Amino acid sequence: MRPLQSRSSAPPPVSRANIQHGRAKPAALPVVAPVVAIVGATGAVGVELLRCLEKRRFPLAGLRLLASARSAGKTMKFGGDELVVEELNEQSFEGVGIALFSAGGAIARQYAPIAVRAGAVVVDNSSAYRMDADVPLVIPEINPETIARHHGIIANPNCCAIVAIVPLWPIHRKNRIARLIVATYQAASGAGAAAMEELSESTRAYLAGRNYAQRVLPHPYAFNLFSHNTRIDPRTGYNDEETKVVNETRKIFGDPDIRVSATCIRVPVLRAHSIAVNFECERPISPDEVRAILAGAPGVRVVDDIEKNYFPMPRDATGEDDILVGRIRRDLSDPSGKSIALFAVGDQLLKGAALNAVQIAERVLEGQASTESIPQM
Ligand code: NAP
Ligand code: 2RA
Repeated sequence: MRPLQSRSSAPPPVSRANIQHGRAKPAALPVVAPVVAIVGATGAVGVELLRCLEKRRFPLAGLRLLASARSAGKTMKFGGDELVVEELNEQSFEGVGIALFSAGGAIARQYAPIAVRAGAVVVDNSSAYRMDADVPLVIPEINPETIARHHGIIANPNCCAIVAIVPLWPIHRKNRIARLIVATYQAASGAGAAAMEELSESTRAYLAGRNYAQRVLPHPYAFNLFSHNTRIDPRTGYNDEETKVVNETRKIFGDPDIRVSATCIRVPVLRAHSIAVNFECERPISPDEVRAILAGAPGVRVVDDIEKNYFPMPRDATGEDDILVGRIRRDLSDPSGKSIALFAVGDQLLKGAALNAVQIAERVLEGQASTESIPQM
């Protein structure tokens, strides 16, 4: 097995034995620890992938950190050790069992097939493969059964789709959601580490009365908000982010007929996406029923204190695994009693990206363990 890469030439400080000592939630079956590669390890999502693997005690036989030539030789901390970042190349995946990709669609399209040919299962955070018919698009709380149908690549959904629909799934199962309308308030971190820096720097410049020339996002960001920075489809008038929410919700729910509309907005918040959600069920549903369903929903925490006017906020969701849900109320625009309005906030670097990807990887390992445990006839 390839060891974890360490800065020194001394024996690797983190051995297979001491990183396999347990997990946050023990697997039902013994798993074979893989070598894991993180493509885009230095990015906003990559850093969180590293933290999630460590926090969840993901079983590792080795960890390979990959990024562009700009980052080659940098070190990153993992489990108290310093790992060296390597430049991604076609040989990067030798011996790798699971490759977590988080470096954009172009890199995924070029390197994911190479990783699969080398024997890895790829979990990709970009949109490159999400709508491919033979690629599972997975939120483990919703459609974990689709993981088994992968052909080497599994896609992690769009972060707004994840934050919006994790709380909606248990409702949809009880009383089908026929129509869904979302409006997003998306943080800087959704556009990567450089956009977070741009928000901080442009805010400092604004307060100091200095000019600031934006480099990452298309509009002035300090004390401003703007329509999501993706291309608008001239046919529909929807931008790419909105189209992803529409199409990916249908694919993940396995319900091509659900009617979905989205308006995606970038707001000057550093981290965690907020989403105003209105949905219409097939049958009447009350806010109390929704609260009761969400009280037991995996990956969801109800924050709905009407007396204190305390509801989900990005600063409370930052660093949290759960999606926070509140403002649960009847949608007064629908007198039939079938519609509900709510507000959901989630750390899109975690559940919207890194955490969801690591949860998928855990399921892949468990699936491999259960396949290996089936006696061969
Ligand atoms: P980011 O902060 O800009 O990080 C990009 C990463 O990709 C960096 O590690 C970068 O390495 C690496 N990279 C860029 N060009 C490369 C190349 N030619 N070869 C190897 N590595 C290269 O972006 P991010 O926000 O983490 O997003 C990464 C991916 O996750 C994107 O596909 C994005 O759509 C998806 N995603 C992001 C979020 C989010 O909330 N941010 C949510 C869901 C999905 P260097 O540091 O060396 O440049
Ligand atoms: C955004 N959905 O916030 C993206 C994250 N890649 O722009």
